[in-house]
Amino acid sequence: MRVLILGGDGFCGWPTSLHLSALGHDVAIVDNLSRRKIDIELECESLTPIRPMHERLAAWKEVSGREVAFHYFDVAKDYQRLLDLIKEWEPHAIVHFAEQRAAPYSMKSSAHKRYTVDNNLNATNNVLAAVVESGLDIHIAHLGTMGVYGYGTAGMKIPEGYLRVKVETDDGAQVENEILYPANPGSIYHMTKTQDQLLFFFYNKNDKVRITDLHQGIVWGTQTKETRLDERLINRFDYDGDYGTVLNRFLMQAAVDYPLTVHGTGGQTRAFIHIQDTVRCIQIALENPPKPGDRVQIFNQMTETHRVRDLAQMIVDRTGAQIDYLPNPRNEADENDLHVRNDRFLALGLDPITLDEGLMEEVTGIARRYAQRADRSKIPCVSLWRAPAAAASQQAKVNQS
Ligand code: NAD
Ligand code: USQ
Repeated sequence: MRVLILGGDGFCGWPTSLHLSALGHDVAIVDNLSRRKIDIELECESLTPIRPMHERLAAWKEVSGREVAFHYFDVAKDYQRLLDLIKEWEPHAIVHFAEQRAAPYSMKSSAHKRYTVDNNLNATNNVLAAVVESGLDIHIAHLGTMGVYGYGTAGMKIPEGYLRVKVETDDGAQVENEILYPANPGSIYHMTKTQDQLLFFFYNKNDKVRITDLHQGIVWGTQTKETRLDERLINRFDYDGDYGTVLNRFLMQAAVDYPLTVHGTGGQTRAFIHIQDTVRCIQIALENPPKPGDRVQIFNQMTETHRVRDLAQMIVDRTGAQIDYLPNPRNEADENDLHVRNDRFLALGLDPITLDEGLMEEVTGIARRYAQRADRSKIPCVSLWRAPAAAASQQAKVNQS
């Protein structure tokens, strides 16, 4: 299969590109290196020493004998380049990772909100419009987020994308239907993913584009089978307050003796998946495309759920780290339950890696190994969801009620 990977230099895109290449697929990457440029803006680097793209690709050729092509351009801005590439190379599938993916970064300022909306929505719309204009039947697999659902529960497991509803008609009869699960975004970033869903719905309905939307949980871990083969292939590891995600941050904090930064009570429950399972899920999704005429196919790409404070305790038990309960910079529920269906990937052969198996390997193999590259001043989360005055007045109202 010819697979075009948009955002193939990123944390999920790079190991996916290598995994698919190792399986024998022809892989080409498109990336504008915006994530590396944001490292410069934030004055912080991946904990792991990621190499420049051409060094990565040369190392992969040396190790595997396989070539991966790289095209440097902006999917959200350079529509003609994207269309020409699709027409010339005729990919069978496109995996779309090319979005700004950090919720805290998307909430830093009006400029960051606007960038995230411009980038993410234009990237997704450009991919869809280009596939339609090319006239080719290309399966698009998009990396979405569990956060499109919000993190609540209505007393049932969150279904895979669609909610069965019963509506009472004017004459009292009952009609059953399936609708997209109601969107409930918690940040500007998550809001762009809920809007992506509508773009997919429309292009699928109007143009019969075959689309798989993968509602992924928080990815943890660093290395996959292929990125371990040579240090020049190492995957990125974000630990800073904007891009670092909770479990990888805790692992790194334990390795550098920094108290684990639990927001609020740590009662937030979230869904998780290991990076090795991410690449396997994408393989499975590409091997099981929707049939022509099918509606958008949605999979919940997660393997387990955990409460933030339980994750912190798990790491304390293994490493003796301390926990610091901090005021929550976000506007989110202090405590929530989360029950999620993930039957579709399990039925297609996913054999999940659990936290129990992988945690200590991450602490010792990655976080401790590269601890000297850490800048402790970049650990605090400084992006606030609301101005401090607004947050304080809201809190006062809650306290009074
Ligand atoms: P990342 O920032 O590491 O990778 C994204 C890549 O896309 C970067 O290399 C960036 O340079 C590129 N990119 C962004 N905008 C682009 C544009 N307009 N044109 C070309 N390239 C562009 O993020 P990631 O963690 O690999 O996430 C990839 C996707 O998976 C995102 O869409 C994200 O929403 C989704 N996702 C990630 C996680 C996670 O925990 N990391 C969880 C759920 C979903
Ligand atoms: N948290 C802490 N301490 C920290 C960092 C985070 O307590 O030091 C808490 C947050 O307040 C939040 C939870 O941990 O309640 C998760 O935060 P996160 O930064 O790990 O994850 P999130 O912002 O939701 O975003 C990440 C990815 C995003 C993806 C999403 C999947 O960056 O791309 O879409 O996970 S999901 O969470 O399922 O929506």
